[in-house]
Amino acid sequence: MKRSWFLLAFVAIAAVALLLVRPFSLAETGDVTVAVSSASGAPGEEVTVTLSVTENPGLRAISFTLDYDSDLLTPVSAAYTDGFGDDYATEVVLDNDPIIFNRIFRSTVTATGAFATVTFRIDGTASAVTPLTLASRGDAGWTLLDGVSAAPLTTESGTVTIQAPAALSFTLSARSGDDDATVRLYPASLSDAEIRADLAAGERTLTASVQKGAITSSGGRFTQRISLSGALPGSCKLAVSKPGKHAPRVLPVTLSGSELDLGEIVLLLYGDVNDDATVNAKDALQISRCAAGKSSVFGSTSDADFESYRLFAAVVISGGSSPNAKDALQISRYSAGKSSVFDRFS
Ligand SMILES: [Ca+2]
Repeated sequence: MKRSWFLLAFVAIAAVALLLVRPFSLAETGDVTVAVSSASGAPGEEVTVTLSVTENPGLRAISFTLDYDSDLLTPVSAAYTDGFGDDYATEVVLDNDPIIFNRIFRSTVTATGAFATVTFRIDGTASAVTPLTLASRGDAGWTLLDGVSAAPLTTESGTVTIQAPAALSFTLSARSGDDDATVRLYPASLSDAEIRADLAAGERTLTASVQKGAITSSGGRFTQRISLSGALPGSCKLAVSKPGKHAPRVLPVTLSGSELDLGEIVLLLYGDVNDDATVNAKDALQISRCAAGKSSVFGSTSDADFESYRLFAAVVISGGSSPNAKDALQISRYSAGKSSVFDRFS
């Protein structure tokens, strides 16, 4: 194990402590307990775990190690949490296996909670659960209570779950034959509106890789097989957009280790609520009927996600959850070649 200057400082403090040692029992002092959290991620991702002090009868100095499987994980960074105590000296030896943590406080700290964080890069390529194991350094003397009493360190280990990368595929059906679809995956926690904003700005990094097949034309539709691989398993949202006044579509998906085939994903043009490739008075009529509570094309399929998307494609001006007369008017204006809200859509 790597030795450091810090060890000398620690030994000095421990020696002073031992000179002043007074009889103590665990019943009087209690154990110090440090726990490391668990995390999960896909190969190539970085995951961060938190080290917390969960039992603290009064710490003056602490030294412990965090062991990990270096075949599966590579430490990237580590940092002590600010505000835990008044630091006299701190050290993390990251380029050591196991990682060494040393921290001395100016005065006794009785706080519990987050103590430090460590970020690992996942290098393993297969599904696995790999342990993160905390251990006291040397004997119990490395954890000092009130600067004078040595106490045993109790540890609670964690794990890093390495998830097999997931894949999905679908057939995109749209109204233009250009190979210009944007396909991205987003965290399920983001709202559809946030995702559409990012689709336009392209600020988030895409972890999955996208493969696109050839485009074929049939019956006024252009279809293209699209696959994503190397995605993080779990719940997320798939977002698909295309220029040419197509309304961007966001779908919730749940990915696992096996490839998910979503079948056909239809993109509508903004305003083309009857999905006939033309935005005209027929669409305006359907919107007017919907706004009046009459039967219409809205809700005509059993695909709840598509019907929600059809509503989104209809609310070109109102922006609400269901279209109104203003939306119908804009469609009529666009259909008549007049200026309209459609001028905003690329
Ligand atoms: Ca139409």
